[in-house]
Amino acid sequence: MMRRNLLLIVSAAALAFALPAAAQQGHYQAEYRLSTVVGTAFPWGKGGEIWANLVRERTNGKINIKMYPGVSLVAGDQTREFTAIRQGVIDLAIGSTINWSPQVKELNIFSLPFLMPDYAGIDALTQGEVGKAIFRILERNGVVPLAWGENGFREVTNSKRPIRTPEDMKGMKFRVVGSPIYNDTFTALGANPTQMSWADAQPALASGAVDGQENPLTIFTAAKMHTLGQKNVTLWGYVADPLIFVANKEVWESWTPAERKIVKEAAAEAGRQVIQLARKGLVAPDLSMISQVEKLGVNVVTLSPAEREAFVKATRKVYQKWSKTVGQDMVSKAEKAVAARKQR
Ligand code: X2X
Repeated sequence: MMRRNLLLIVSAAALAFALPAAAQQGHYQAEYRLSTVVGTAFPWGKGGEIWANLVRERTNGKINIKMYPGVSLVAGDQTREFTAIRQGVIDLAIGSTINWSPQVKELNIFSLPFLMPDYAGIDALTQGEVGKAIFRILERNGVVPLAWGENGFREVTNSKRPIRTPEDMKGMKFRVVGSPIYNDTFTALGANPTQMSWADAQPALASGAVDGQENPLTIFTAAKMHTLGQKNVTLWGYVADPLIFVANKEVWESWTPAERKIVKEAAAEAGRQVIQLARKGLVAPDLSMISQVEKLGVNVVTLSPAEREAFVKATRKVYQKWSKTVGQDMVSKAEKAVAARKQR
């Protein structure tokens, strides 16, 4: 009996040594690395700054979050961010659902063309059953989901001509991001998509290696895409990418319950602010963001419902194909939530 106890003690001690420093409560890293794609000139990066500041203040500097924009912890390859969080190369992240969808296929739900018709449609998913289901899936994938944020509705831009119909996109070269669903969508529209990282996108636009891209208007203005030849914007609102605040599991478990509460509440607060910033000037009656883009000398096309419908039709097969990848149950839940949403 004594020998058994001794063995238990010895193995417990060995286990304690085997655990990395991060996993022991009361041990703090000098800094916690927070990954984002873009910096503080963008709502997304602002969200990171807000989160870091709130946590630093409320933990009296014990949890010191340092932001690494440009997904620099994975050498700019945003599609590897999720794996790096899981492995502990990244401690915290605010990530786009698009960039993590290669590892978490259900996140492609937000990339199904024309699923979300408006901002209430995004909220119907993230703030409802679908959002909860996505968080459970992220947990099963070994990260700790904390809050939702938003990048925004991704509008199509190009250097060639105004886009009003799918035919206008024929043969145009577009930079697309993250998930292969974007290759399928742009191919279905008759365009020529090439997947590349955000870091590579800007030089490719500047040199004319690609004609166009798709991103929220807040990204367009902060990255000054009008100086990268992007003189045409079409507001088609085909997809929107929410952001998700997450923590590496071991790092999370190294914090006390009180600290976890602080970090989670701060993420929720920062998330709400990011969503506000991402929508600023884009929700009627305040459409100042659109006039701001026009003032840059950019031609902004707003589609009539019938014109928009032509894009919906042309991408319907992609929607159906990728619904199977996401899971038909989840897609049905999402469609019901969108249909039942409260319109503002
Ligand atoms: O790369 C993009 O287009 C960006 C910045 O929007 C994302 O990370 C999804």
